[in-house]
Amino acid sequence: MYKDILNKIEEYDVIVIHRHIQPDLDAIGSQLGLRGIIQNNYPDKSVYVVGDDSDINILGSMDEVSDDVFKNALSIVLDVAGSKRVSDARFEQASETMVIDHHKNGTDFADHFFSDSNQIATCQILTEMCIREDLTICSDTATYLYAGLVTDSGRFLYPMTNALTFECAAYLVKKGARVQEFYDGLYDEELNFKKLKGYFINNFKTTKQNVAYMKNTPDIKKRFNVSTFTVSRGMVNQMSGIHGIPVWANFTEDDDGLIYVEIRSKKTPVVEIAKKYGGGGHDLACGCTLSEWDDADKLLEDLDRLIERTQNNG
Ligand SMILES: [Mn+2]
Repeated sequence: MYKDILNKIEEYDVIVIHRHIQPDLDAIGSQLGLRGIIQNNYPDKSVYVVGDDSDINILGSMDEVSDDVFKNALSIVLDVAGSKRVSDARFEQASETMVIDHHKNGTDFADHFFSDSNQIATCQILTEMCIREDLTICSDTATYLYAGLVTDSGRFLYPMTNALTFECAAYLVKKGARVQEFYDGLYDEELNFKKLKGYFINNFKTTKQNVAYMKNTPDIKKRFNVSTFTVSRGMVNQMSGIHGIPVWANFTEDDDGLIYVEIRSKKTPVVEIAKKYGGGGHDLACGCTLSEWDDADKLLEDLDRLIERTQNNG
């Protein structure tokens, strides 16, 4: 897989790197990390990073790219496989497209699809590629990749964290990843964000089977002056790590009425329920989008039934 990725990169002088909308640090880290990998190893190539800029983007900014750049370019899309969630749709104008991802979704557009759902982060895939293919990387590149590795593994806590995760972390630190500097940025929270966390901890509810949940209407984000994404993805894990709570779900209504759902689980795979409602993701961390609140209750009932069934099976 890694040789195939590099062979394709070698064919192109111009490469544009995309990732998903509403980026997390694995999306941004893998994007800036891959740009670094290409610049460090193929200095004659032109590499651009594109997509919406976001407040989560503490790592670096995106490039302004004109349409004609795409004509003879290879577009590489990271950390997402479905065309709808790719930021900057101009990959459609590229000569060829490639996806590198670690989610359990298939792709509906890529000419070349490299996906490994056993990998905890897209940054881990790219780091392993550097190790196995003996590539050169500078300390900036190492720092970007470290950022995605740390955050997508839940600070090395999630169950998919394994020997490879630590091998990659060790490699990146050896390559000069500025770990402390990154943590300083990561753990320096805004006051309204901290207060929103407190609001979540004090107000979540539970179902019969102890599924924790929050239903957030748009006034919450106004009250705490944050984005829908911050309430949704940013807060779901305020309900994690609680004794007796096997699954937790966060429902957040956006201004257009759509309800973003984030579902997390300690052990029982829940991704099939996300898929039932048109979403997807990982076994223990997934999501979907609903158009009405009635479906939120149905989804909670589905989670309850799943937990009940699992408990009865031992
Ligand atoms: Mn990821």
